[in-house]
Amino acid sequence: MATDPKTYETITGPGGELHQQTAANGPHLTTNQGIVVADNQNSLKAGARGPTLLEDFILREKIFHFDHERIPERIVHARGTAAHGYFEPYPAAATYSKAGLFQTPGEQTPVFVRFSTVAGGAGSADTPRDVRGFAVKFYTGEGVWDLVGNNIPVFFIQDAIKFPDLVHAVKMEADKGYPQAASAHDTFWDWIGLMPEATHMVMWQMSDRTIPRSFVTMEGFGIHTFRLIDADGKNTYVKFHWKPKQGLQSQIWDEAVKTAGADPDFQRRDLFERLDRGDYPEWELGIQAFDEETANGLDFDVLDSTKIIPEEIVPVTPIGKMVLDRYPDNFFAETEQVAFCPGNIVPGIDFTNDPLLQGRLFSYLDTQKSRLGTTNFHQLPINAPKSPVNNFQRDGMMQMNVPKGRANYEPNSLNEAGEDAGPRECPVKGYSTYAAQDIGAEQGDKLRVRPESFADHYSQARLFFRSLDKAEQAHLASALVFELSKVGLEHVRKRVLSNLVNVDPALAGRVAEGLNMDVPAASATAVPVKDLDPSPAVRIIGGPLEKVTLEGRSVGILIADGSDGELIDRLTSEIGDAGGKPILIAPKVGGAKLKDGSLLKADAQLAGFPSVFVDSIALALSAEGTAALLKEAAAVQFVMDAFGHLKTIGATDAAKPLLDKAGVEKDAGVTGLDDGFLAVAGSKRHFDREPGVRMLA
Ligand code: HDD
Repeated sequence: MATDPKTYETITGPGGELHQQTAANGPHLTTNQGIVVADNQNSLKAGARGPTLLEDFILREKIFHFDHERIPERIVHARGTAAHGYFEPYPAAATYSKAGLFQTPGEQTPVFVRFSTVAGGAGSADTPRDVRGFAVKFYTGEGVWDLVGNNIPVFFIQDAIKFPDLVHAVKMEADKGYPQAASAHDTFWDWIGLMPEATHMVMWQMSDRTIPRSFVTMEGFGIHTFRLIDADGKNTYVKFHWKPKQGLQSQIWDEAVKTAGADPDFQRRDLFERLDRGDYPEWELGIQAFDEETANGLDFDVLDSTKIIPEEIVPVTPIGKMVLDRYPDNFFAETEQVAFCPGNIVPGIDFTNDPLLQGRLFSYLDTQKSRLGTTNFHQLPINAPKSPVNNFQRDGMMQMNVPKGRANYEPNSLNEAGEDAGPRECPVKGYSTYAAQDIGAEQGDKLRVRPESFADHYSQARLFFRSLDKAEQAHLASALVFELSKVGLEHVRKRVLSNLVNVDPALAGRVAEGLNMDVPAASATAVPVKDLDPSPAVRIIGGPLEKVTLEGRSVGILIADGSDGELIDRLTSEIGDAGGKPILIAPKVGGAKLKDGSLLKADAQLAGFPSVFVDSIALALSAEGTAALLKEAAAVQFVMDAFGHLKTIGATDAAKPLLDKAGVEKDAGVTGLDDGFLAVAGSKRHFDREPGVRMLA
């Protein structure tokens, strides 16, 4: 059989050309050796009903490769999704750092960003209560910079040596193999109760921050204090912040639980759909920039990752923006094989002695070898720098480069014999570590100790709780009650409660009440707990990043037989004009027969599209449609959940019986479908409705 000429797509790899087989290779199915396959459906047999032959190299190769398709999932952050995009600096960036990516305002640096949950396995749901990873790979002209952060500005522990214990405690219990993707179990809270330094992070973890509505409605944080170094070698300490243009938005806990069942892929789908319709999410990169004097004047140590620097004390200066505009072509090749390492850093950015960061510098490089199987993981297209890679590191499993010549050592004088001598170091352009003579400078005796300045574990936990809006405080207290109610060991619950007394006695009282337990005495603290000034910047509700808008938000329009086509048209176009996403939902996906007799196709079937998927709902129903839907539990639940999840509900007069059956009571978030609906739909959730719909702690 004649073979068509193949067109190979050439991808430039580090230090050479990589020839990747792609679909552009031609129309014919081949083996991995390039032999065209004649029949991909039947194995080779001795006789039509006879045994399959070992000789079948096509079968063997196919099954062999399939058997090894999976690689170990990430130890943490196993479940994630990612997108490509770009970063553009603002003029301010260059004043702090000489890093190339910060020098030219508007000049784009490609990025790849992976969002993740922490505790669950790769196949778990998107919406557990969990911290979200926010990892950014910048392919700069000077090499790769990875900013591997989370959506929370602090971490559970102060020293990396505790990380394996933290992860063992939170993951599914060692004997049972469950719970999956949940911190609500004995071992997590046992460990937390014994680890007072985790208390501040636990406050954030129990807050609405860990049930984000979407990956694009989250803040991101670099967490550690880093350094930026300018062209004159001047050091500025910085904390990195990603501020979402989309605003901050979270789910209600009950909504997150229901979402997990209805669509475990809710957040990855959301990201893909946004990119698909050109609704590109954007974040501003900001820094809290400070000097040593400021650091020394704070109530805590900036090398301690369990602490924030309140934005009211050191404001965030925007230094650039990031836009995500393309989803990966292939989940495995890109999202799964991307290897982030906090140790990937470029000239103009540097580490500090934060002991959590220092441990991370080892762990990530190490884990990639186990996950990706080779020290050459940096050659995979998604990990390969887009700047030249030139060195004498050689060989290793799955080596993709074919270096020429015999210069694989340095120094060498092969050039004197006219041979290629290979690359040489460059003190001018090369990375030089900041000669730290300031905080945490390398000096003193070898000690396994923690500095005294890391001793205050509760004051910022108190600051966080007291800075929240009332509704958020109630959510946090209720989350603690929920989680501790899943803890079987009573002494563990009691110990956590005694730690909570140090955070805020009223909070401890509410949680104890929710558990029907007594409030124990406060646990011992190393230093007295301080009442620090509140930081409104940590709030979602009423905070600086809360957004009242329909932009990027969805409205589920419920239609049924007899619905008014003109009303639906008006709603759809008005929602679209406001930057929102209208979604038509009907009992049958094929559509509903409208008042004028025409058939209108739906985007989704009601039974498979609960209202947890949208930000507000419109019941564009006729009397006929309403009567039919009164007998459909999915319709009643659709409305009941929208009300319980504090969403705006717009409804025709004819839909009133459905509202009544769903227990909807009139309030500011329940309107007609006239012009006012859009304004209310675009507003925030109706938290003042909440005390009437659920008992909170
Ligand atoms: Fe980590 C993955 C974030 C502390 C060890 N971590 C991982 C990812 C994120 C973070 C976002 C997923 C990256 C991806 O999408 O591939 N980790 C953090 C943050 C921390 C942190 C913000 C504290 C400020 N991590 C931390 C410590 C250690 C690790 C202290 C170990 C000593 N983290 C890992 C790891 C992972 C990882 C085991 C698993 C998969 C991977 O690295 O690539 O090495």
